[in-house]
Amino acid sequence: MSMDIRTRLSAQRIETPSWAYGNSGTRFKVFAQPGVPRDPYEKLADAAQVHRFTGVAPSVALHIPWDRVGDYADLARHAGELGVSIGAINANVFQDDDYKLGSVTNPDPRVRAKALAHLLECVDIMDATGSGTLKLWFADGTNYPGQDDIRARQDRLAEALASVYQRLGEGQRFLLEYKLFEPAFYATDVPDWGTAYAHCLRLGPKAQVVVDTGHHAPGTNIEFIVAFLLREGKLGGFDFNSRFYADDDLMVGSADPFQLFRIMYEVVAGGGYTDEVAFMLDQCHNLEPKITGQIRSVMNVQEATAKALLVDGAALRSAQAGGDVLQANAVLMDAFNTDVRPLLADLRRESGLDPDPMAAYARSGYFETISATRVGGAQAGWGA
Ligand code: AOS
Ligand code: ZN
Ligand code: ZN
Repeated sequence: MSMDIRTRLSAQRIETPSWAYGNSGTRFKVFAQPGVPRDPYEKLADAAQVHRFTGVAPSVALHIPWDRVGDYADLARHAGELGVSIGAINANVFQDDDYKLGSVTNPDPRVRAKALAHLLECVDIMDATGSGTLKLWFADGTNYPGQDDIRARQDRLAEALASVYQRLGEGQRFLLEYKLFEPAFYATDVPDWGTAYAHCLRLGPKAQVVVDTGHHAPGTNIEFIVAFLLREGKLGGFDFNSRFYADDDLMVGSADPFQLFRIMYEVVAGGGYTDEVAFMLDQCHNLEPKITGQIRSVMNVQEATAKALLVDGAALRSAQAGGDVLQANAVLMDAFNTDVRPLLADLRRESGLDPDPMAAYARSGYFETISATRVGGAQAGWGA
């Protein structure tokens, strides 16, 4: 195997979300776990454990207001002391009563102004923390035909996005996230990659699309979307998670590891395996323990990436050029069917890590310490 694959794997960066470390649940109940963080500082401490044992998760996405603190520069400093940094700032314009009929698309100009002010505040937080990425997901939409004007809502959305875009500084960008449905059940205002892409295209290079793998209709070919967006320079990043039914937010690669491989293959083949594309996790379920759930997700992304990097490009191109369908497919499947776990274990050893992050974390005693010392941990905020 070429040295190049090993180097590229060691350089991988996967971002974990702060909300993965708090209590979470379903829409029916939030389940408490022992030792969960009581504030954003403790969330960063837990995220730092994921990085400590995997070596590839050095940044943490924040969510405002769930991670509201008085001094964001201090929070960023704290992150630095723990060996991690602040990643994407996730805005929240969905949890206030005001947003019942939408945020930036709300028919009431007062609510729209409030939502926009929050988005701009998130850019201030980017300035204070050194974050380069604002992640925008809107719960906006309608439940009933005729409830509001679909086109007017697009106009309002475009207006808000343009104001945020204007406010972005040097080295800052926003990622617009789409989602087919939920909480709106008739017409979501940013339901698909095409809508997100069109808004971003109009604004310019600092506006890109983020693909949450749980946000599509069943059967959607997500890797096609990835290939297309990359080709257009509009793939800003991923919210990785697994789903069986809707936006399940399960551990990455648990439901369909083959799909994750196909996505990573398109990322690699399309030149997207760079720092320009953010590999973020948006996984936060309530059955698995928090920190080990993230470690597992990170490892699953690593495994899919390793397999994608193993695809024999020359053999594939030659089979494709010759119209050899079976051989072309076999080249991809050979890579997918390779057991890359020994390779990743070896790479960890090389960089001074334990080859088995799950076991090393279990042995570290960290979980026992936080379970004993943290009482009254916080809810993640919302099921996400
Ligand atoms: C919502 O379904 C999303 O996946 C968003 O990414 C959301 O903003 C995130 O989970 C944090 O709230
Ligand atoms: Zn998401
Ligand atoms: Zn989601």
